[in-house]
Amino acid sequence: MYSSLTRKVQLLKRSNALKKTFSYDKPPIPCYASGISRTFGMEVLHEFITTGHRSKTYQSRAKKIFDQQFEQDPRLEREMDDRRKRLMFQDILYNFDFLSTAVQIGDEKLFTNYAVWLYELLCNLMKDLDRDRVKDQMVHHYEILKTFSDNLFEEETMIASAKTILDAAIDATEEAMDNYQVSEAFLEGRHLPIRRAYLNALLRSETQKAIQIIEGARKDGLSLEEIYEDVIRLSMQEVGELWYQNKITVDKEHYATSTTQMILARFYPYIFNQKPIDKKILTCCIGSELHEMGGRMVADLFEYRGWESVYLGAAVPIPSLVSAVAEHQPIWSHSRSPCPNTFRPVI
Ligand code: B12
Repeated sequence: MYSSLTRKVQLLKRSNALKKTFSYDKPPIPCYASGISRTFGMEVLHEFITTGHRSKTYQSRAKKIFDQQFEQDPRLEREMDDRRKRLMFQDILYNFDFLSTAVQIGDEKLFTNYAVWLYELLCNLMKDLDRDRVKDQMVHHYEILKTFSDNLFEEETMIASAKTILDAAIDATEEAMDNYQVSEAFLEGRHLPIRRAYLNALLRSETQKAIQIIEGARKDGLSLEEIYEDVIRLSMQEVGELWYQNKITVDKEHYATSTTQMILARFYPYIFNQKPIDKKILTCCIGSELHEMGGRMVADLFEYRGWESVYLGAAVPIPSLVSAVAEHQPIWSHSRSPCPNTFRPVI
C-alpha cells in the first residue's frame, strides 16, 4: 500500500511525532469526527493540498469498507445522518493512516491507543447511542478492516501484523467499554467487584451474564440482603446517575430495570418458601409514583424474614390504598410517594 520511500519517511516522522504527543484527551492527528478543527501535521497538510486528502485508490477502498459496514449492519442507516456518514468516511481514512503506521513501525500500541481515544470521542459525540452500541460499531469496523488487510497491505508479514493489531484494537475497545466513570457512592461499601460486574453486564445488555453474576454471588454465600442492597440497589442507583449525566440512553435504563426485575423474580420460589411468623406488611407507591422496584424489594425482604407481604405496585390511588389496608389488615404499611423520594408509614 505504501511502497514509496518518501511515504515511509513521512509515516515514520509522523509516528514519532505521535508517540511524543499522544494523550487520551489530545488526539495526535486531526479527526473530522470531532467536528473541531485541529492543527494539521505538515505532511498531512501537504498531502491534503496536493492530493485532495487521499488518492483515489485509497478513497475507493474506504468506500468499499464503508458500504460493507452499512450492508452488514442495517441499524447504521437509522443512526447515521448525512453529516455522521461523512465523518465516518473520513474516520475510515484516518483509521487506515494509523493502522498502516502501526504496521510499518511494528507498534501495536499506536493503533490500540488511537482506537480507545476514538471510541471515547464517538461515545461523547453520539450521545443518542449507548457505549455498547458504539463499541459494536467499532468492533464491526475493525472486523471488516481485517478482511480487507490483503487489499491494504502487500507483504504477507504486514497483512498478518495488521490482523494482529486489529485484534488488539478489538480487545482494547471491549475493555474501554467498561471503563466509564462511576460515582463515589457506587465505589463505596462492600462487594464492589460483583456490583461492578453486574453494572457492566447491564450496560452491555448481557442478560445471561447478569443472571450468572447474581446467581454466582448467591452461591458464594452473599445473603439476600447483601445482594439486594449492595449489588442491585447501588447498581440501579448508578444506572440513574449515568442516565442523569446523559451517559446512557433511556432505553438502556429501561433494560436495566426490567432485567433486574426479572432477576429478582428468580428469587421468589426461595423467598416465598420461608417459615411464616404471622406478621403482615403492605407496601406500594402512591399516586403518580412509578419507582416500584425499591418497594418490591422491601416487600421481598420482609417476606424472606417470614412476614406475609402484600405488594400493590406502582401508582396506587390513595382511596385504593385505604381499602387495601382495610382488606389486608397489615400490622405495618409503607408507601412511597412521588419524587422526591420519601417513604412513610401510612398506619
Ligand atoms: C428505574 C428508574 C425509573 C423507572 C422506574 C421503573 C420501575 N419499574 O421501578 C422509570 C423509567 C418509570 C422512571 C421514571 C422517572 N424517573 Co426514575 N429512576 C429509576 C432509577 C434508575 C432506579 C430506581 C430503582 O429501582 N432503584 C433501585 C432501588 C432498590 O432503590 P430505591 O428506589 O432507592 O429503593 C430503596 C430505598 O430507597 C428504599 N425504598 C424504596 N421504595 C421503598 C418503598 C418502601 C415502602 C420502603 C419502606 C422503602 C423503599 O428501599 C429500597 C431498597 O434499598 C432511579 C435511580 C435511583 N437513584 O434509584 C431513577 C430516579 C429515581 N428517577 C428519577 C426521575 C427524575 C424520574 C422521572 C421524573 C424522569 C422523567 N423525567 O420522566 C420519572 C418519574 C416517574 C414517576 N412518576 O414516578 C430521579 C429522581 C430524582 C429525584 N431526586 O427525585 C432518579 C434518582 C434518577 C436520577 N439520578 O436523576 N424512573
